Amino acid sequence: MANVTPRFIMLQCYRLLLHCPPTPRSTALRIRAITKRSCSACSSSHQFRAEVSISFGTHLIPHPSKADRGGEDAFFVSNYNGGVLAIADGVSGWAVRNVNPALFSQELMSNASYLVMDNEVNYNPQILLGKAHAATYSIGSATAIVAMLEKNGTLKVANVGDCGLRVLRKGQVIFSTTPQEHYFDCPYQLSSEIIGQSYRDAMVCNVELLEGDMIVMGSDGLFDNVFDHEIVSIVSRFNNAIEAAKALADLASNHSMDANFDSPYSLEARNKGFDVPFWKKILGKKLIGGKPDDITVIVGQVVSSSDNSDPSEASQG
Ligand SMILES: [Mn+2]
Repeated sequence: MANVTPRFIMLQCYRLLLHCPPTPRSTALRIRAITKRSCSACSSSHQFRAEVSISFGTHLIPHPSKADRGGEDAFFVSNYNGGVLAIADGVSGWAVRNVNPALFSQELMSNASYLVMDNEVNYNPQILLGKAHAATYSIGSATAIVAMLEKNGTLKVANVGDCGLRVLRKGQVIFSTTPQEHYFDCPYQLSSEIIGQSYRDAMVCNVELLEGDMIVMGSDGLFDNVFDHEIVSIVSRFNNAIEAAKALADLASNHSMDANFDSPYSLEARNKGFDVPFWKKILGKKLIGGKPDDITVIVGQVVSSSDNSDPSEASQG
């Protein structure tokens, strides 16, 4: 597991689970004091605004070799309160232990969707991750991100690992999450094993949203294959959550299969010191290419509450 260089050169998706003995995670996980890992884009400003909610579009394209099983990403959206969106990405390294990596992410998201209205969660995405994790008994691990919008426009985000979220306003990215990883391609992850991270390791942030803002949430299959300027371009072109989500997922899928595309993933790999062999560098070659992966995209358009007619609707993938 430790020698990962060949996989980078192949630019294949094979994210690493933390190396550890298969010790069962304690089932006595208790929700304790929250460690806040704030980010520079957090905003404390607050002013009176009309009530808002989210109009959703979602699109999932599984890794081609995993399409028959639906891939290992899982997600849900809910119109509870101002709106909830969440993605978990099952860590594929579990397959070498004959564990289906999809089971953990699917159970985690299923539990999270049921716990959205839980009193102890109190509409806090970090607590939601903690309680959903504690209720998950599948073997495996996953990165996970949850965002919950208050009707007053405050978007509360909790993120463990390298799923991501962007907020776009008037053609610009005004908020971006930062991936958490132990080393390249080994993200922070919620795990069935005690060595994994917990909800207390989440990056948490509040972002003040306005009507018309667009939220783009994705698994790393999106952000490893699509640059922010491309996200801005597509969202601006469609300005419709359903069409934008499909267009972003399609673009990510096309880039992921393009061996000649200098993707965000290949740029990051080279920045971390991974590249083609020396003799190829002499010939002017470099490590490039998209990264095949499960691709999940959720686009949320912030709308006036009166524009979003069905408050009970929820969907899961
Ligand atoms: Mn992924």
